Amino acid sequence: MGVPFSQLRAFTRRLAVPRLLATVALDALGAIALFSGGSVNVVSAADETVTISPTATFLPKNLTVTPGSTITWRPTGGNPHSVTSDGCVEPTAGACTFDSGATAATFISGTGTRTSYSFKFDNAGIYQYFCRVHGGPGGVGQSGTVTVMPAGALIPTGAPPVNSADVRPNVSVYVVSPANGATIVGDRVTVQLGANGATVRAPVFGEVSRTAGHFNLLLDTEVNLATQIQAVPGVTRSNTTTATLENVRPGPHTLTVVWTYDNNVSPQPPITSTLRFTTTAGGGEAPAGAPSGAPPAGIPAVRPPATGDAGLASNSATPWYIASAGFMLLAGAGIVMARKRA
Ligand SMILES: [Cu+2]
Repeated sequence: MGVPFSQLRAFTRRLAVPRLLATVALDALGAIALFSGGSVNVVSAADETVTISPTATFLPKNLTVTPGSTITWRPTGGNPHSVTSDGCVEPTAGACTFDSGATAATFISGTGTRTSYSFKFDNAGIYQYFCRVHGGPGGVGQSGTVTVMPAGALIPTGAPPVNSADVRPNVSVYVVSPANGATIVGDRVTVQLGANGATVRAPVFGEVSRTAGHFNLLLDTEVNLATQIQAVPGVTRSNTTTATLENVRPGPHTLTVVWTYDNNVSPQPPITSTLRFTTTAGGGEAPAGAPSGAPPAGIPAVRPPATGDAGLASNSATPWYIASAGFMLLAGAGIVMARKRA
């Protein structure tokens, strides 16, 4: 067994080093490094267990092991889960290294027939993975990382992680009607929607596809798009290009349409389209001065669909593993300096 994270933390506490720096490094790389005699060694980890909490979290989320290690995922509670590497999305994007299964019969749970899943990591590399029921590729929702590093290595070598841009759906969504800024009489609003680059469909349990999904309509509601979107008031799901919002109170409204995988997880960055409209009481006149079709000042008109649209949002962030290596080097330097001072 490797050194538990808590022991690593205790160890760094005993060192007379800038603790913040060391802690940042540990967090960044998932607690892989022990510092001794001025050199940096990877904690040797043979077989490890990742627990899946009843609330759908991989614990630990990020784990580092040495080649040849077997990791076993064990759910607690009755929720079904999968352990699926990022490249296994439909259609596959890059290497589909491991996948515990894509159907209800193969999902693992603390109370089902399959209570664990194991995979042996022979090759160095960075493996991002997710749960088909509660997460998505690219580190969204229930997701985690396994880093396989040869003992003594300073930075991950071997297979690079699946590029997050490659696993993100190349999809854009748009609203055909109502027009941005429109005034609608009554408390029922029919919304016509469209999606470029994907099929709108009823969810298929267990599939996380880059080319199929559905709409989540958020009316005057903000939800955390970095986690699975729950069926809360203000959220309407639509598996077709027509959705009806019921019991809409009179007044101004903001509608955000969010594209999600079948499991209601939003790709990152989210794929959205937002418009504003006003409703008036049934049979009544629009309030004086209310917009009637033309967008109010300051609100951009909804663009017509364009191929590739929102799916091409740039992601210029430094790859996390390079940033992590930077943290490691900084922390190592801090420790060496502290030891010289001691
Ligand atoms: Cu899950």
